[in-house]
Amino acid sequence: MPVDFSGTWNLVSNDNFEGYMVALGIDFATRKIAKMLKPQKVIKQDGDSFYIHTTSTFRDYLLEFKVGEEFEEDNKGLDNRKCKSLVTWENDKLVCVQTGEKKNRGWTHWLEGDDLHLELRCENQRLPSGTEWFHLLE
Ligand code: VLP
Repeated sequence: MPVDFSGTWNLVSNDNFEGYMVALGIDFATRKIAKMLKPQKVIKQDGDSFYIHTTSTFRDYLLEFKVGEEFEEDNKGLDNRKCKSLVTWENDKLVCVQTGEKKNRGWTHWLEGDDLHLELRCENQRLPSGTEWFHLLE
């Protein structure tokens, strides 16, 4: 049975989100706001097709992709840099490589018990234990 990330998830912790945002070149004022947010993710998964909608009181970000198919990502409302993104399965982990101006950019999602984890990477910064998202039962 393949892993299913579908559901509504609420952020519970975001350790070292600041370091990641600095690496991305997000300005001070935006970082101050972004750090305080408790975004929610709605994930819809149909096999290898994904819809990941991250929403907050400040900004929203929608990402749709198919595992194994490279796509152009605009990062609109985040750092606004374009990159080429490719998401693949590494066992039960969903791994995205974002190729562009920033080195070593990408993210990984995985499940641990009832929690969704997200590791964000950019240059020499990462969220070491991942950002945890608490699953809201629908
Ligand atoms: C940008 C930092 C905060 C900070 C400014 C705006 C959207 C995996 C992946 C799929 C993400 C989440 C975005 C990370 C923030 C970058 C606004 C926060 C709310 O998720 O699920 O998009 O990359």
